Amino acid sequence: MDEIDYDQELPRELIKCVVIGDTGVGKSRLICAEALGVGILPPQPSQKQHVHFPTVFAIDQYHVSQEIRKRGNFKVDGVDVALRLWDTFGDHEFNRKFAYQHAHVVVLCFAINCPNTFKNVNAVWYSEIKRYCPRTPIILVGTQSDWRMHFKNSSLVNVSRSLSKRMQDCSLVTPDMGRQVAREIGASYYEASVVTMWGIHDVFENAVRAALITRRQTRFWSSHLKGVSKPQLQPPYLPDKPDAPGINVEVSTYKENLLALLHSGMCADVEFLVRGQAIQAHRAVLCAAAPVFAELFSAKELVINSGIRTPRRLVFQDALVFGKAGSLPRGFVAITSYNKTWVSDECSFEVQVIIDNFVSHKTFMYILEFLYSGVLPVEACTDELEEAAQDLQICNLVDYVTNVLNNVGYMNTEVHSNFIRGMASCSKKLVNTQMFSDIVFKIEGRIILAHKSFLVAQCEMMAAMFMAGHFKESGVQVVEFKDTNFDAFLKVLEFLYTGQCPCLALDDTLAVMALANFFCLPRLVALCEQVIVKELQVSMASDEMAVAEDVIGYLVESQVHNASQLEAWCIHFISTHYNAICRKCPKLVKNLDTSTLKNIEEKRWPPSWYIVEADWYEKAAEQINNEKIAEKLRKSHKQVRRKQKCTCLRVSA
Ligand SMILES: Nc1nc2c(ncn2[C@@H]2O[C@H](COP(=O)(O)OP(=O)(O)OP(=O)(O)O)[C@@H](O)[C@H]2O)c(=O)[nH]1
Ligand SMILES: [Mg+2]
Repeated sequence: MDEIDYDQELPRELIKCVVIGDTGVGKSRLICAEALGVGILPPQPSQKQHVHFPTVFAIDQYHVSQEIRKRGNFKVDGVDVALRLWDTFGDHEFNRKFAYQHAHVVVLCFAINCPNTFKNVNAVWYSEIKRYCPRTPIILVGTQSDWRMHFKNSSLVNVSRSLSKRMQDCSLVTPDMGRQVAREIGASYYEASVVTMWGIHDVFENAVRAALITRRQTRFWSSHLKGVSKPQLQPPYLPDKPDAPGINVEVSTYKENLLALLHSGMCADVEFLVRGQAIQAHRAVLCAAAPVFAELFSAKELVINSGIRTPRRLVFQDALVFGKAGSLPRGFVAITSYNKTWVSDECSFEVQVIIDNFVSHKTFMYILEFLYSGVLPVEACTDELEEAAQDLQICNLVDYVTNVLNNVGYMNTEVHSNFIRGMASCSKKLVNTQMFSDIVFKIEGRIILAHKSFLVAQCEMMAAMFMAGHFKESGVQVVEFKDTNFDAFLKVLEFLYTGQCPCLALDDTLAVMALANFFCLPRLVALCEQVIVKELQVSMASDEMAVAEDVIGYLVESQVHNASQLEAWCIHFISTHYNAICRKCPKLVKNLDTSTLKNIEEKRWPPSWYIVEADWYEKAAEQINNEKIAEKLRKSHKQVRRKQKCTCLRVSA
């Protein structure tokens, strides 16, 4: 076969490179990656099928395209080459004789995730090469090297095992094993992956070197091949450092929870009579949502003398409300406060408010829905609602409805956030206050007053606790929690009342996180995780390792309190600072449980196999360097000796 490519303007060294190996090891993909620069996506656990189209003909498929020919023309060590890639089928039974003909180099592939294909290097392929082209140099390639990264992903490995027999009992072929066999068959060893595209060009560039060196030995007059070096060492592949996992805080469902509370009527303590129909609600929520209700419900105490007193109830009508003499504000007709001992007789609620007939039941329901959530559907925003909101002095609702009626509904984002801000600040003030309190907690011997409405709306566990008959707490007025931190409990209440992250100092956060987990509040757990991670990151800014001990402590706590995001963050930190942490606090690391240590080990970055490889590479490179120096010295000594010899002769002559 002609060894110069005369198709080109300039003659090039033509290299025929035959790629062989078991079926499915990735020969065709490897060739495509080199010839077209095209890789494949990483395997996915959801992947139902291993897509593999076996090659049928051993032909130089890649010869025909101009673009591929161009990509095959490159320079290696100053020599212009034209690389021609020959794909083959991997089935052992087929005859590949004509593919081997005139080959300048053989690239022999096995898949590192399939030990059988590795066994066949010696068992099948080496003898085949020796039979058809005994003097052709060989490059041994471990394909699919990305499996070194996926292998710790057990779900992926299991899927692959179930899909492919090749992956059964699979353990990865190590680079050392690859190099050992390469030595035995007199080849150079490389690894490559068409997923990461790492090592692809290394394989073919060094295949070209191997071919050119063999050519140099037979064509001694080709002085331009002088500079071609031996196949080079392949530096190990360092995968990208994984990003630290973020802390994801789920969107607040505060308003949805309060709306659900309104519609369920659970723990209601006020009844509105609207055109004779009853609607139940919660005084604490209404007071936090609109000042008019705060004043209305608390005013009865101030004007007790103006009311009509009976043993059973106290009725206020046209009485002193809002500190002024005169009638109730427009819209409110009467407020009846029932004596608790008579509650079961006439009304099951402590307070009953009669609403003026000009407000319809539907309109009043919309008003309540707004007060519980800060939003309303567009169809609810009518002139009637606007008027009612004005009469009841609910300013946010007036603005909200007016915006919708004026077709500037987009401005309601601001109205809504103002409303939520106001509500949060008012509801926060209700924490541990007597006003409308209907439950008492005893923590560390101290009393905390609370409102069931907020608790049952925001916390399913509390809702179950206070639901009749389920827990012993449902019937009692005082609930005691043992081994609970008083301040942390107040912070949890603040979260339940406001839906927002309470102001947390780092020292309190763990106790709050523990309680949040106890009460099954994943959002509060995540907010605590976020506070901890932010604080750690601030400390890391000056010295990353300064937080090492804290991180181990937080890891242990996060496992106890199901803070999985904090756990993942801590594991990432330890895995990416493994050696430094082991040096700094070996005892703490040792005390971690075995499954955590295994998890850390699997996620280590740089991975342990990379560290072993980097070590090998450094030593091998140093050895090659030393050999080069020794070779140079030998040559220069030879020259000196030759010169000395000449002088002697001349002198003696
Ligand atoms: N993860 C990973 N999968 C690969 C890689 N290379 C190939 N594969 C997978 O292996 C399958 C087979 O690859 P091919 O290149 O068709 O195998 P082949 O050696 O040409 O097989 P035959 O033509 O039958 O001899 C591909 O479809 C991919 O799913 C790689 O680098 N990484
Ligand atoms: Mg193929």
